[in-house]
Amino acid sequence: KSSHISLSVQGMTCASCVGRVERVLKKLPGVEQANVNLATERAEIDVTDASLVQQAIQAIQKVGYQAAVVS
Ligand code: 9UX
Repeated sequence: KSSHISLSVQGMTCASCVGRVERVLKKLPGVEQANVNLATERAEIDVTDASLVQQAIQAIQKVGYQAAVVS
């Protein structure tokens, strides 16, 4: 079932970083929405299944940032 997940994202320093993270997240199958905030260092994502969280974290790490589940 659909879930909302908050991720902490570290290493972003500009708006282009934010755009890069949002883009890779939205490209993942099962990610319905992704909003990334530079100031709070959070990514808020809606996914079709909570098990997608590990793929989301890997996708963020692959483009050069650190990510972890907040809740
Ligand atoms: Mo600008 Mo963000 O080079 O990595 S995209 S700081």
